[in-house]
Amino acid sequence: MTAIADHHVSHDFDDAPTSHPRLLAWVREVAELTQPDRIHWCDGSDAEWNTLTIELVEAGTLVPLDPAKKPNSFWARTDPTDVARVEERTFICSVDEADAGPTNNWRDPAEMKAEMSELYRGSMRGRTMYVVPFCMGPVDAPNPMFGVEITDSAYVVVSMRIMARMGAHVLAAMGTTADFVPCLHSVGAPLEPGQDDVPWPCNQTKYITHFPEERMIWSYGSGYGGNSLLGKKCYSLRIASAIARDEGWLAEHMLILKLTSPQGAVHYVAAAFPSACGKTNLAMLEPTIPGWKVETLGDDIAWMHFGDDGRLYALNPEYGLFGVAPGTGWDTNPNAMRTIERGHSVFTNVALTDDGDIWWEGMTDQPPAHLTDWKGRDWTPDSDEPSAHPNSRFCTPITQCPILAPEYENPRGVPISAILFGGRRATTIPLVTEARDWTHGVFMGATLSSETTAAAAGKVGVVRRDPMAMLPFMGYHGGDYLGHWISVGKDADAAKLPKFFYVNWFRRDDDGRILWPGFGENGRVLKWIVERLEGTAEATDTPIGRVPTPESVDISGLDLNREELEACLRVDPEEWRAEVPGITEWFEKFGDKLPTSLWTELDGLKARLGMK
Ligand code: GTP
Ligand code: SPV
Ligand code: MN
Repeated sequence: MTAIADHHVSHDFDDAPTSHPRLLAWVREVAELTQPDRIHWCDGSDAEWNTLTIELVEAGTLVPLDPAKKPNSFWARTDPTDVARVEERTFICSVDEADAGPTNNWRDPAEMKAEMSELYRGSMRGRTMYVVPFCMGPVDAPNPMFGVEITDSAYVVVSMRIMARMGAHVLAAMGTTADFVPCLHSVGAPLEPGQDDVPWPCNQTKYITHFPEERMIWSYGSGYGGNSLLGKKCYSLRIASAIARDEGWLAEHMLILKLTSPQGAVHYVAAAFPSACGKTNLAMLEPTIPGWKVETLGDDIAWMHFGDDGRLYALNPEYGLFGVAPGTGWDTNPNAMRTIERGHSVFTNVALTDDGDIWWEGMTDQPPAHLTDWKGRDWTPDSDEPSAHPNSRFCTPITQCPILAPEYENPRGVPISAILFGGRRATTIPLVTEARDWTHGVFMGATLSSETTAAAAGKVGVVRRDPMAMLPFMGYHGGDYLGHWISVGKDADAAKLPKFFYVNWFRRDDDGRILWPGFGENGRVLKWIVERLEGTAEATDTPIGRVPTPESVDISGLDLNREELEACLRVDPEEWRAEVPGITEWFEKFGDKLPTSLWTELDGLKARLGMK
């Protein structure tokens, strides 16, 4: 370390706004390793936001939008190689390799630390090291879930301020003894003296690494989304799922919504769909059927604990929405549009309009005549490529959502009546299927399958198994994870447990057209689900579970004929028999760790399909 840097570092420590010994020791250790020019302890204030966004504009990372259109909002473009989560570079470094299981990448924790320490050595030279205290879930929770992210990216700081409760009030609540998850992030792009910065610094070498026993996260090389906003997938799913296993609760990739019927009955629903498969849209649904109301509680992550009354309560630990931009419009998700209109948002890899606003495919029917695309090039409707990257995102405060449920800030969460699983499947999976019981519901979740999307780097449109939509987010062995789900249900009072449903908004006809209109019309499926909970809607028993009779789905006023509805609901035994070998192969991956009750479920399915 140079003498000047040394001086700065020690000076900054005298000014540290905490005397938490473990936190101070860790920050000092990271500063010595990464050698930043400056250390900044983030307070989460408006003044800090203003300073950082001005600096990011000067650096070319952000472009301010017209305040008359999107107040206090910014357009960001990433390096074109840094646009999504990188699953091949994501590691669960459990002490024992067997604990990472067959679905995660694993490296020995000591080896990984040694390798990454060399990457981190001097990686913040020429940059500011930001210390970001945050809390997942309310700060006044009985057991607040603190984290501290150290990052050399101001883009990460402003995004974390939107996505998590963050700043001086969190640091104060941590006192001198609170436990916290250390989250270390560097974009891996040190600046030599006199070297010009680039608008989106990152490194071709990327690591997204988790140490589940130590409850610690190290991320290197990427500035984007789930790779760098470490409170989100890394903490609230991968690390939290390992904590939840140990403590008897669930950390899941689920939206949470509040549904009120015309009669005023309230049900809370959680739903797990893989990335870019409709969670944000369902969470903010505007039902087309009269009298039904949806209010939002969360769009991506649910932490679920049993209450003293034996019911399962869900809490959204996040503070913002990091939503898929393309496909979001006034027709499909008006509440998301209203949320971003209020400003205070960062839009990444969308297109910029000539009058200082943002645009993406699906926002309006007619594209603007001219745009600047996500790569900074001129774009017209004749261009060959979409103007926005398919995984472009809006990052916006959830408190701006006009239909945010008042229960949002309650640290107890809300009691869940129904859990939905779903994915993107062009064939086979009906619009909605009800599970017979908890074990059957876990079987549905365990066999969830979906076509891959642009939310992760790699090929798009390939069907893969994605248990509970957690394939990229399980912090431990997938067989143990499914066993945990089974045991959570076994230990509970069955009458108080949520009921399970499997949905598919994405089934297609022979011409490749999506059969179900989706979006606001999904309220019709929620209505059927509530009527099943209340024992009033009819269902047909099929080999895969209970599927609505066509009469029991309210399609009044919908441009969908009986034949089309039947196509949405069809259970084709031939298609399902073809599904079984894939499920068998999937289950075999987990070896002895797969709960035997799931094999029993599969045997039952095969028998009902006339197989054996
Ligand atoms: P992550 O944030 O990646 O976890 O995604 P998500 O599950 O929240 O998905 P989101 O709601 O952002 O939807 C992803 C894409 O699916 C968007 O382009 C939506 O327009 C589209 N989509 C969402 N719901 C529906 C639906 O009911 N029908 C159809 N056809 N498309 C939908
Ligand atoms: C997802 O991929 O499921 C997301 C976006 O919600 S990211 O924050 O990048 O994980
Ligand atoms: Mn997600």
